[in-house]
Amino acid sequence: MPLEIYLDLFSQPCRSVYIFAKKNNIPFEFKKIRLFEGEQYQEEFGKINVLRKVPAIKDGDFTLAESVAIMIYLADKYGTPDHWYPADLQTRARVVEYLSWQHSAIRIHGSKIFWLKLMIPKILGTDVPKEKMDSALEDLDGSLRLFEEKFLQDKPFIAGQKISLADLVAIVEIMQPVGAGLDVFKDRPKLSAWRDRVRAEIGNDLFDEAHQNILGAQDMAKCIDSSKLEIFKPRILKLFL
Ligand SMILES: N[C@@H](CCC(=O)N[C@@H](CS)C(=O)NCC(=O)O)C(=O)O
Repeated sequence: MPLEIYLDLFSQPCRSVYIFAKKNNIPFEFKKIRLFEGEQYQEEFGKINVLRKVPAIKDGDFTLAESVAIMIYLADKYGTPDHWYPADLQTRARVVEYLSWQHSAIRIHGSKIFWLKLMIPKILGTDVPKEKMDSALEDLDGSLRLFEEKFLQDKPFIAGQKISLADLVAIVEIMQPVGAGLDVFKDRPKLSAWRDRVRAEIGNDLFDEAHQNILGAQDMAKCIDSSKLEIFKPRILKLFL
């Protein structure tokens, strides 16, 4: 039975797993879970991941959730090149340091912009208050500054000379607000140069393919049937407003 990976490429952690598997020629069956259609709540998917989140994998009888755990599992199982998850104690610790930090920083703030700028106006039929947006932009700006100053510094990549899981997880998250129309790279030459290096290492075609959905999100939002998004309303009100 082939490895199954459950994905929706609108999702940042799904893009990291997708890029990692493709870049390392890991054979898998792409099982699409359409988040905006609520497919994560279907009974079948509950058997794969009771957390109701993508990405998730099924490898024979073994199921696994959480993008970082999945990529480490695949790195170990398929013996991917060392630079992705370096064996060297301190280089690996740098990767893990970033992976541990990013959830409550770039991920949360980048996602928030995506929802405030694009999805919430679509779901609620109104723009979010300016002070909410300004505060979210300020938070993202602070995280990006820390990203450059603490994690990237003057190195080509987070762990040093080579791309690692940390850069992969970072780029997919940083691209999320771009999908909502916020040019996070404007006036950030260091971040832009790093993005270009990461894109080149991944391969431009694979990078662009993985980001095609999110970069088309503004058009998608125009066409999507907003009644399908009703399921997200209670969570949006609780989380973001
Ligand atoms: N920490 C998890 C995050 C997974 C996650 O939050 N996935 C989101 C998409 S980005 C999801 O599936 N959301 C569906 C939902 O909450 O209904 C990971 O890295 O895999």
